[in-house]
Amino acid sequence: HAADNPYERGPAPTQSSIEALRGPYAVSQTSVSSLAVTGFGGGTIYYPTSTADGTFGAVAISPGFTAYESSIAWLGPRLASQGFVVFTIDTNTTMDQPASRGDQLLAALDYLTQRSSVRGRVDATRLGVMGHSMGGGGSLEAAKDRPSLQAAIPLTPWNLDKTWSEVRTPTLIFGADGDTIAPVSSHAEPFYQNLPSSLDKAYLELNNATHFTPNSNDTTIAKYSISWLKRFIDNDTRYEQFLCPLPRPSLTIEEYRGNCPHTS
Ligand code: 9J3
Ligand code: ZN
Repeated sequence: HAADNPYERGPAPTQSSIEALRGPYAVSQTSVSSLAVTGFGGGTIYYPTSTADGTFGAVAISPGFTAYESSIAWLGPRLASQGFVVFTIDTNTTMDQPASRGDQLLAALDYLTQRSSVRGRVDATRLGVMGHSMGGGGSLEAAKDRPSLQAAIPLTPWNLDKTWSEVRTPTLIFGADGDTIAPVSSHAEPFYQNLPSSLDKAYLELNNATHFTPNSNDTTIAKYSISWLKRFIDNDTRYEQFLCPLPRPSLTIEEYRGNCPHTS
């Protein structure tokens, strides 16, 4: 319980609590104008309204090539209501490549922890990154550049770089079995394979899914993302039950790979 882990937030989880459209925290939001920031394109911060539980871990999320913040907006309230500060961002231009998206995710986290109106609610030592497609490729770039990040979750990621041996951040990669834009055979799977074998890492291939499955509410993406963020940003071992033993293939999971038990 909380006495053992100062970062634990919210009640003990159940299958239904991690699958729910909203978690236990009421959520507020504030928009950040692109004109007010440098290094990324502004966005929306979703955060637990209450200040009674102290600070929260935080995650920045990048959209993909040609896409806007709106394409990943569903993750804002869904993750924040579980007890995270979530910053869904726009990039400087919709054409920015993965390495730039990685830098922009880090700029957004720096803004969030140092300058934003909710900076007092964020624990700057417990941060993560997510992203869709080139934004997912960007989340790997961000983790490579900043090993202090506690969690990374690329969603149907795209990147020309396939070699991620430098990453030290626990990483959960989502692939989609029907992805023809970032086919798992040349993106998500080699990314997973080329992360260090000693790293806490996992690969979840969504069944009957496409490149754009991460652009709308998806319970499989939500429940395993919540579990991964809780386990590695909050050190909350109450969520280990959803990650280890490895989830079995199901109607929504084509394949799940990972190393259990987790070590960090
Ligand atoms: O962010 C993405 O959807 C990347 C996929 C893509 O269009 O790459 C081709 C350059
Ligand atoms: Zn590399």
